[in-house]
Amino acid sequence: MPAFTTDVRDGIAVLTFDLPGEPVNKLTAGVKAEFEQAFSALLADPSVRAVILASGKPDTFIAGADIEEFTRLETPAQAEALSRGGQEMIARVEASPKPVVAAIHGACLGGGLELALACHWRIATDHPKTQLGLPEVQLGILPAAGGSVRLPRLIGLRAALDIILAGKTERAAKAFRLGIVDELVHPAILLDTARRAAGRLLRDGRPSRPPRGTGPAGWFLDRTPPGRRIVYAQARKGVLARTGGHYPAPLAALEAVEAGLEQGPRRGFETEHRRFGELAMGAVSRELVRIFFATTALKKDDGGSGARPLPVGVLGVVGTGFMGAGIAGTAVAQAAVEVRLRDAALDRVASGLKAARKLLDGRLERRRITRQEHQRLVALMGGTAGWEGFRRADLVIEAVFEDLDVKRKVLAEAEAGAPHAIFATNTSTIPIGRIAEGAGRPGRVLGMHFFSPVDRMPLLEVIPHAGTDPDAVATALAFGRRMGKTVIVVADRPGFWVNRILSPYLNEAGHLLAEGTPIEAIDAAMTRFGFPVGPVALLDEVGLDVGAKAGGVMHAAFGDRLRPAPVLARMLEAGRQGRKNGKGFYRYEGGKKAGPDPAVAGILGVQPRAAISAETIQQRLLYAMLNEAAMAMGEGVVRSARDGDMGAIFGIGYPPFRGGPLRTIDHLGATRVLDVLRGLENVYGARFTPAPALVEVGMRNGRFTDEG
Ligand code: 3H9
Repeated sequence: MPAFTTDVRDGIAVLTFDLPGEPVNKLTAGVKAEFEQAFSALLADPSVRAVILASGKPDTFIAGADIEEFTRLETPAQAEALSRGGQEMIARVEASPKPVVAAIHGACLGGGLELALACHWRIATDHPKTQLGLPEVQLGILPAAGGSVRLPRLIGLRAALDIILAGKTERAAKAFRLGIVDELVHPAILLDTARRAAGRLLRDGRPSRPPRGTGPAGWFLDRTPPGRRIVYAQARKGVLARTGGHYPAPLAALEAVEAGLEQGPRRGFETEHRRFGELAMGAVSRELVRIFFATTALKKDDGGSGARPLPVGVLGVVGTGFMGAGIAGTAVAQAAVEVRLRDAALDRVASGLKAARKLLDGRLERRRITRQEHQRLVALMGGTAGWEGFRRADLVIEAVFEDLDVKRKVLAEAEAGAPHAIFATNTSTIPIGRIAEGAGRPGRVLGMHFFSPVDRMPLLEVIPHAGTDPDAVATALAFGRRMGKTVIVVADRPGFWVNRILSPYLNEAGHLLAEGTPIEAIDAAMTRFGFPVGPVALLDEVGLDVGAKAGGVMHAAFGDRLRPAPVLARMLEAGRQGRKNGKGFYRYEGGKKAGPDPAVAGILGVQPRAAISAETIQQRLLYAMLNEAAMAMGEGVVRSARDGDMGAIFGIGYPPFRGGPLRTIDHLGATRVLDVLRGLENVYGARFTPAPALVEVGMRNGRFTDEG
């Protein structure tokens, strides 16, 4: 079956791309050859005067270059050749004497957008599935099929850098505002509009696009060499601050953009393929590409049973605190599901609804949704102080106070009030099996552990207990994904996965503090390692009371190995709860973090010691986490190293370029990790005793993750 089919009417050919046997259109070596053949035939055909490029897939125009092909590249020269080949194919479109119109519906990403940028007119459907962007830097590479050169010329330097350096994807309406697309239409009239546009191009010639730039300042910054120099310097500074120098791709993209604008397209294209050659073979890109495929694979996860998820049309949320409101608001915003919000008192219901609605208001303000969509979504939410409306609920998520008896009581009431629903408890510390004890329908009970703030944190842990039905697991997984989460299934063990591996890491930060290590030295060491925030700042964010409670649960479950340092208890005695009461390890001024609080040393009763090296801090904290990850993996807390690594990246912000904790062990080598742990054990005792699973992997010179 060919990937391209042609339909010629009235001198206008529609060239439809529909890659056989694949869910999305992507640009492979084979596709390139077929495209060139089909395109040459159209150019040679005297009956064809203009070409429309369209997609035969329901929801994708073109998803970009084939990422799988990157994993098969063996040398930088091969990678360079791949980029050069893409550039040549796209250049032929740009140079075509017959006008080419891109008719875009669905994802138009990476190489797909680069191809569209070379067309002479772009029409996109105003549909949520139509997204345009250059996500390459998120894969550790740069737009290398001409995008780094063409986009800045089309929409201006600053607007292009905003997309390219962050690997952003924009909705069609925003892409239209930016000037990436020329027309925005309803999907039903996409092809007709494209035909009319082709006719116009034939009649009136190709449009010359006025240079963009807002006002004199915009003109100066986008259109003059001295202005652009300022933009390049600021962009470089911004990238370094954001990436800590760990990610080479945005800097390479910046270099290509600069070369393309300052020295001409040819130098820009050369820089693109040269830097692509280096980056595609580099360690960072390899890890980021693995993450892409792991995330994609997780989208299909049904829990391993083959069970089908049940439809969720009505969601009940019990508990209207920060978590409950966050779950309700995120569910409505992402899944457009009807939500019933319940709490014991009506004023709490009202404030929960208000908080949930705020999430929708934010989306409206950021123009993620239209006013009509906003109204429709707001109308989907309702509240009650009883159980009215819960009879129709398919799924109930409970986010009440973290107390076993309270949760059991809610479960019993929900079983009566929502007789058909699956019941999910959002807990971070209570075993799901204990909550399900005494349930009338224990098979319908499981855990859904969301992270705070729910709308922003990308991970969800789904936790079946021993008796949970497989279809309940599949339903929670599918619904979690509808909420936009990356979802992993974890075992019903204390701390589940994320808090389990976080626990010894935060404890170790506590030990360092108790020894008098400066707060800023600890946090700086870990952000330098690549974490988005340091462990002490994280404690402040989570809340010291919450941290202390979770630490106590882990200590009770796992014994002395996870005994917390006494610092949190001291801080709590001094009335410090972290950011939420404006008093933590850090000072807060007007709600903003304002540097470590010098009073903390006094509260902890420690003498600030001369700073120890960042390497020592990193080693103690990191190895505590790596060891726990190996131990939990050995206990079957996660089903695979892939899930464990994704959980750490999306749940804690473990540095993506390092691939996750189990991947880090493999990079370092299990035997080396064992040696370091034994050294730490000699100095600090049994909390660093190597995990049995690590010893076992070390003995057979094995790995947790696959090679590559
Ligand atoms: C690039 O273009 C570089 C150029 O600048 C220069 C080169 C020289 N390649 O996510 P889904 C697969 S870099 C290979 O579940 P959705 C995916 O693995 C590229 N495979 O669907 C999955 O496979 P399977 C820049 C791809 O509807 C299946 O398609 N582009 C690619 O939730 C369905 O995917 C990107 O980074 C690809 N490019 O989301 C875009 N794309 O079924 C990456 C998809 O066998 N893609 N697959 O497991 C996406 O963001 C989403 O897949 C998309 C659809 C939004 C398109």
